[in-house]
Amino acid sequence: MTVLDILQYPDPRLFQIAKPVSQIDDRIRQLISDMAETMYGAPGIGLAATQVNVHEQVIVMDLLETRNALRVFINPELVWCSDKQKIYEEGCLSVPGIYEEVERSDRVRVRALNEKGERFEIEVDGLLSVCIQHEMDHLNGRVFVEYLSLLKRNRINKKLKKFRRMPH
Ligand code: QAP
Ligand code: CO
Repeated sequence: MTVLDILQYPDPRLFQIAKPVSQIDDRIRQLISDMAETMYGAPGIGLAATQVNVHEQVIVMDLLETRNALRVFINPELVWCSDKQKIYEEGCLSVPGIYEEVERSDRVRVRALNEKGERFEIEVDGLLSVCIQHEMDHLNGRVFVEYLSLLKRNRINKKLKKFRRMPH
């Protein structure tokens, strides 16, 4: 397993649209394992392939503190989302140090393939719902900060520039 480099906002490659996976082969299995290692190493709760510069529809997620509940979503589709919205504070491995409130559907129903290529459908709420919507946005080239006001986005861009000048 390998820890992959995570693209940092506003890298234009984060705005690319991911293609569906046509076959779950060794290359995809390797990608999943590398993405999991990258997410656990960060540490994060979710990671989309777009963030590691692979423009294919793959998401890994683990919301448990024990870090033993890896979920894989290949070719995810949103089959339903609630009209009811909810505000949640989000962060992103591609926008380190920035946490902002975003409004999204409270509940969603998602259909996807797991790492074995089996189709499944789940209806979720809470953090899992937020995380799936956030990661599916990445596959569509969208980063959560784009939901914020121009004022907030400008402030974030300044903060990120300043942060990157600092030697770590
Ligand atoms: C997306 O985000 C998410 O700024 C996953 O310095 C986040 O794993 C969905 C992270 C919140 C729903 C709610 C962020 C790590 C991790 C940072 C993450 C940081 C270090 C973010
Ligand atoms: Co993200």
